[in-house]
Amino acid sequence: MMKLENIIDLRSDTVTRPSAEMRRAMHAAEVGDDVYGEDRLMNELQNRVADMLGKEAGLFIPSGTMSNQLAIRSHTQPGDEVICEYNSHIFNYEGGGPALLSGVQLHPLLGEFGILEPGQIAETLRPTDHHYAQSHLITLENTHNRAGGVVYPLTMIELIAEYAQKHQLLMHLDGARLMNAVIATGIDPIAYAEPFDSVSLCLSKGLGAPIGSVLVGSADFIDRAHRFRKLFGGGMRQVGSLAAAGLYALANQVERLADDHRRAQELAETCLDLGCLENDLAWTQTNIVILTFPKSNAAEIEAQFKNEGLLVSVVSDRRIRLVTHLDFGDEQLTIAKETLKKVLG
Ligand code: TLP
Repeated sequence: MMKLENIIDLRSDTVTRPSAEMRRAMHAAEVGDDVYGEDRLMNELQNRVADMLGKEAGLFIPSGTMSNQLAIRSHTQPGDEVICEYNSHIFNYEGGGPALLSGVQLHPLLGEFGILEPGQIAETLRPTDHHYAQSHLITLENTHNRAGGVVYPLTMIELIAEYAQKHQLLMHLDGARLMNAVIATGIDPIAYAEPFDSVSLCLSKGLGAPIGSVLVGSADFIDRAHRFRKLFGGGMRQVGSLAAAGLYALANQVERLADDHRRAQELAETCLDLGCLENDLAWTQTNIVILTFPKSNAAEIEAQFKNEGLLVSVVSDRRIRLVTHLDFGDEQLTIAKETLKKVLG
């Protein structure tokens, strides 16, 4: 039986544990009751993320899923239609939340590597005739998880936003890993966020906080989201220590995402040599590597990796995902590459 400390966990960048320094910051945090708006550090974190993304206000949400769902609820009315990408997290991994929580119908469009083009949206937009549900919101994902951490080209986002504005459509960004896109491209987070009415940023992925996302947008939008957060049971009390973890992550764990990207690139090179990288190296742009196999045996391969002490996630019967993160260093990279060769060579 493999010792726990020897196991390399590349299932997701959500698996990281708070470092000793982050725990110290959490331990020392002053707390107040956030339902009364009295948690000073939480107010600071919310304002900090709103400023960082150039929006009026921010709201801390327990998870990325809840943050996306609150955005959809706050932007739409039951019966509306929401345009999203076929492989997006919102369409695939949020339990059908939009139908249940917002009473909206999703209209998924297949993008290339998760990237939609304005022309596709133009073809989709419903006539105002009473037969049709009315499209009110477009959601995009940057970076795109299921496409393998692909960065959404800013020019494409701007073209979609131009189209959206012309047709009175709102725009929400699932920016769970937006800071990976920022670090990969050097583009200012404000420029990435500007075309959107709301952005959800996760602190608990590559940034390494134990919990939380921040939803940002106009003051009016955040006021609505705040009401729905309470209604969905997400009003929290002494959250200062979670805010301290988030503030620590933003201050100390953003630049280092470049290390995750370098290590993902190295893993991708090994997979390419082994003939199982899904696309060419240029599509491993951030911290996610997708492996693909000719036979439907991803679950068996996952089990073989597990036997060797490497945890990965199965994304479909022929695809496996590796995600690099702050608890995965160079020493583990060497071991992981050896394991890949041993199992797949
Ligand atoms: N994604 C998880 C799984 O749900 C697949 C992961 O391990 O990657 N948006 C995007 C783009 C995400 O990748 C995730 C998490 C979320 C939203 C939801 O975040 P949480 O897990 O906090 O609800």
